[in-house]
Amino acid sequence: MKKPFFLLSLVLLTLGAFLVSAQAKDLLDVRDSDTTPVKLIYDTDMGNDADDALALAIIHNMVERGKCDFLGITLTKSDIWAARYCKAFNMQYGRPDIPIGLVNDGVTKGPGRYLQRVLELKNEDGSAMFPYPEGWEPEDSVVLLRKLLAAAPDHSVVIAQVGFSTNLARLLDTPADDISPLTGRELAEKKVRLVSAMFGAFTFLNDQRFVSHKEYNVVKDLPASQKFSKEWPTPIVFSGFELGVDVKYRECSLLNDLIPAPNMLQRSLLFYHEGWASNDQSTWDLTAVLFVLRPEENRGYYSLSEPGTVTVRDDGTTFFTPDPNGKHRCFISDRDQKIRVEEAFVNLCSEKH
Ligand SMILES: [Ca+2]
Repeated sequence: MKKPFFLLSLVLLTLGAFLVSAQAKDLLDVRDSDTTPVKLIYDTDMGNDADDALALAIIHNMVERGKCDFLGITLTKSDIWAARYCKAFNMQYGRPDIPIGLVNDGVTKGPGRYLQRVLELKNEDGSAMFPYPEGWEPEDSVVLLRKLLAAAPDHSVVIAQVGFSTNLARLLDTPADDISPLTGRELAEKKVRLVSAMFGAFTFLNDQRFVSHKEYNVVKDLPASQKFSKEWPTPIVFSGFELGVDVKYRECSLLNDLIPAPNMLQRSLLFYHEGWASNDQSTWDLTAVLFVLRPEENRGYYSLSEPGTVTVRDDGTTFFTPDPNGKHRCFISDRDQKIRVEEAFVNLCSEKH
């Protein structure tokens, strides 16, 4: 190889590596500057597990710190108690006006283990311990998504999807209406910057436990999961089952750190875990929220896979195929990173509200 050509190749290779790295950073750094809050929609199946409630506490505490502009909550758990619970939760954190949308005839009907029970707790004088407004009704979740996206600046919204793909899949098929002249697909393409999805199970850590795992969020509404992974027009970062299962929000923190205690979050987790051997809680949904609200690379919470495509098989298993033009990446968190993430969860969940 002639020397000038060799040097040119070296420069191009270095530049290429820099560009890949810069693209990865840009993808995750969803702020316009270090001080710009992240515009976030929280799409959740609140009530099916308790990690959704912990993740909502993190969002509120990041709003408190000026790091998150909380646009709204859209629910994929098809039960009115999920909406009432989110309303009461937002009121506990002093933000009663956060818009809330509920899926119409979705999956997982029924209040689950803690939603209704927490809202029916009473003070000594008979008043509700965690009140929500009598007669209040949520909006339709897809209508709310259209409204929030239509009102947002272009390319500005991050959606944390930590339940099923029902709402986002349905949004894609909505026509232009009096909310927006854009179809749902066009709204997603124009307004959404990134989706951070707790979705699937991957094997980046070479852990064979996850090869054939049929992840709950994927299989409960499989057609929507397949449509979302195949057709959603913006970049998606996937937080797989393998991340949250090994990072716990510990019983010790649940019982000792939550201030004031007892509070809604603590009651919810205790009801959810009632009758089980341990109150340790896996943190799937927390990872999908934390990594976009604290995207700074040097915190050392995660690494990113190369670009590629996530595919959902008909049996509900998921796999990742590397592809330089793919819109998908996966979060990867090794043992040392998981220790830092677990500590961050304790700090962010337990701040006073
Ligand atoms: Ca969830």
